[in-house]
Order: sequence, then structure tokens, then C-alpha cells
Amino acid sequence: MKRVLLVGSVSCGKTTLCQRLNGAIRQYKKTQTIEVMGQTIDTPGEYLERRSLFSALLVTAAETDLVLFLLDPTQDRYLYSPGLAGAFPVPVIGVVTKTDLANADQLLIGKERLELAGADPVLFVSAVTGEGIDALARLL
Ligand SMILES: Nc1nc2c(ncn2[C@@H]2O[C@H](COP(=O)(O)OP(=O)(O)OP(=O)(O)O)[C@@H](O)[C@H]2O)c(=O)[nH]1
Ligand SMILES: [Mg+2]
Repeated sequence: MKRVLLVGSVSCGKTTLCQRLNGAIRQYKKTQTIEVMGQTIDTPGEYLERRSLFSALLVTAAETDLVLFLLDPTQDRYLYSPGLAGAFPVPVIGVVTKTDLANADQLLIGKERLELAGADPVLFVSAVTGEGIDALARLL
């Protein structure tokens, strides 16, 4: 598996997805700092949400093979500016999370927003039901 950095807003599902990908027990824990779990690097949502912390994501990404932009389609907030993926030194894949909670329109809008940010391809996962996890794991 490649070394992967997970980026996304607070509560979008980064830690839960890390736990899934590493076969760890699913357990809620607010991420306070950058945390390495196996080949995955988990980050606090604040690093995307607060511009003053954003550069830490770019620096950390330099040590990775791939970045995942996660987006919770049930959240109204949209934090990826168009073309943001281009700022990262490695390829960026989009991941629409919480597919078990979102409706079809939300999923489509989520995908479009990640594409607009420059993520390619965009996948759909639920870290709770496991939907889409195998396809993502194959890509990694
Ligand atoms: N139903 C559902 N809930 C999910 C899914 N992924 C995460 N959650 C829930 O969403 C909440 C936030 O998940 P986290 O994985 O902690 O979110 P995070 O992106 O790591 O958040 P920060 O650490 O604050 O940046 C938790 O209560 C999870 O159980 C999913 O695929 N489906
Ligand atoms: Mg977290």
C-alpha cells in the first residue's frame, strides 16, 4: 500500500477511514495532530479549515505518495477551492464519504466538488458499512 495523506473538514470521516483501511477497531477519537497509522497519515480537519494551518498539509504531503481529499456529502460546508489539488506535490484522489447517510443528489454534488478541486478519480465509500472500501484499497 502507498503512503497516503488524508485531508478533509472536521468530522468528514478521515479517522474512521484510516481505521477501516488498517483493519483497526472503529472507535471515535477527535484528531488533535498529525497521526501516522500504518501507511496512512491522518490529519485534523482544522488543518484544512484554518488557512494558517494549511501549509502543514502541503509539507506533510511531500513525504507521501498520494493525497486523499475526503468530502462528507451530508455537510453543507465546502472547503476545497477550485484547483486546490494542484498545490500538492503528489497525485490527489477524491473520496466521497458516508455514502450510507447521503442521498443521490448529495453524492453527485460531492463528486462534482471534488472534481472541481482537481481530485481524480473520485470514489465513494462508507467506512461504516464498508461500501467502496475494497475499490479504494485496490487503488492504494
Ligand atoms: N454513518 C457513517 N458515519 C461515519 C462514517 N465515517 C465516519 N462517520 C462518523 O462521523 C464522525 C466523525 O468521524 P471521524 O472519522 O472522527 O472524522 P474526522 O474527519 O477524523 O474528524 P476530525 O478528526 O475532527 O478532523 C464519527 O462519529 C464517525 O463514526 C461513514 O462512512 N458513515
Ligand atoms: Mg479524525
